[in-house]
Amino acid sequence: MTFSRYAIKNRAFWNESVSGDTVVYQERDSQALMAVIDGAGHGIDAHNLSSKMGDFLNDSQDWSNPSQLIEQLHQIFSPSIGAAVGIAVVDNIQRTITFAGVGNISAYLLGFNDQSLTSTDGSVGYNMRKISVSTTDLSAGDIVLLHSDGIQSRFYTQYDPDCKKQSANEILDYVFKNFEKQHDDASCIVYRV
Ligand SMILES: [Mn+2]
Repeated sequence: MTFSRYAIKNRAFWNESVSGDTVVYQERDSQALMAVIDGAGHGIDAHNLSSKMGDFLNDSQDWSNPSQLIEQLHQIFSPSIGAAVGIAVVDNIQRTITFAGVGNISAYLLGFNDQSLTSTDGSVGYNMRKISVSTTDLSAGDIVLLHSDGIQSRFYTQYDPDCKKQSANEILDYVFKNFEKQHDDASCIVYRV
């Protein structure tokens, strides 16, 4: 296993061949864009929608405002079954993370003081209101973690803080081993600042 500052896992609901979740990671200059997208339900329809939304984010040029990216996804993909979308942009020169999310994607900044990054209720491509966006300062060694609802939300209150000393890959394995749900698509990205 080679060391990497980020790690991704995405696996399908046990009786489906494809995951309805899509995870995006892109790096450019000093910035990293990461997203977790959970298409409503599961199976091929959820997979098709979330992967097309992922393609759009992979091709996106302007990362200055993740809520604008979500607005664009909503315009392009409405009407559809809808998806939960969480997008984080890390700027390694400014040392900031900017996050916007709609629906049930969890986003955390884990470090000296842990912090949960807030999403707005709704569904991208289906039914959406004004999105809140937040920018937070980062410290070296902080961990950014985004996951779909195939990972139990009790992760945030019950995880072992010792895991923060581990590599992105090891943290990801820890999350799936202890907090994954069998009856949903499950995806997670771990990024170390
Ligand atoms: Mn789900």
